[in-house]
Amino acid sequence: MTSKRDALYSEPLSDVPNFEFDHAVVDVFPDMIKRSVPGYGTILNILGQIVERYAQTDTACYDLGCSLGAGILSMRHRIVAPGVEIIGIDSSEAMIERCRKVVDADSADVPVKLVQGDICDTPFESMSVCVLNFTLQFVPVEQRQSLLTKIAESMVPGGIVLLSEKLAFSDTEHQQLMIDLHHNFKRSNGYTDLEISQKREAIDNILIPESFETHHERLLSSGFRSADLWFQCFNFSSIIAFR
Ligand code: GEK
Repeated sequence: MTSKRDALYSEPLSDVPNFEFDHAVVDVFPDMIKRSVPGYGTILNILGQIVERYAQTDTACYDLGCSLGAGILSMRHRIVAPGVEIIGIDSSEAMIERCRKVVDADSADVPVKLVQGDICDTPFESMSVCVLNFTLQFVPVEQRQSLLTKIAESMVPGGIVLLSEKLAFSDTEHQQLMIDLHHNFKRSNGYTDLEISQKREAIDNILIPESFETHHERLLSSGFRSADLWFQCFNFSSIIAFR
């Protein structure tokens, strides 16, 4: 997916408003996420391979917080089980609107349903796969457990969650090293120090990272039998949990 170059924070702002997934973000989103999230392309590519293995006949495969449908397309081009429907949900109207165009322009066969709504309030159909690719980190912390429990309750035996998240670390030196390496990654992708610091200010209140241990405990107490990392680059990670 190509997009306009992200320059949303390139000019000094007197007051940096909270980050929102609005039309301005939609226009630059593929460029923004590729230049900001280490491993994003690798995760998406391998996500399709994992989903191919776990998608079960006559179940749904969900992409929660689907944005512009990158995860949907990765799954859609790999799923072979018959009777699977992919369901993408996003609370941002601007994202879902654009996602619809992306999905319409794609020619793979697996049916896709797109829903605009809050994943915490949306009932789920019987599913074998649930992808949360950098979405749970935006859900208020106090709602995360009930969301994962709802997912586990809707999931058939043998189903999986793929949970990609920015991680926090309890050791302050390790935490600072990961932040510095991430900022170097952004610098090497052309972001200036001003862009990095203004984006950080905009997103700090709405993206709440947690430790791997917190995610692990929550997944187990929500009803998943096992959860482990399958990808990590600096403070960006992806976890697979088995129902
Ligand atoms: C990708 N998965 O390209 N309900 C529904 N959607 C939500 C909610 C919520 N409560 N909270 C946030 N979102 C994508 C990238 S982006 C990650 C996911 C990022 C949506 C929000 O509108 C946005 O589209 C998405 O979650 C997070 O693989 O921008 O760092």
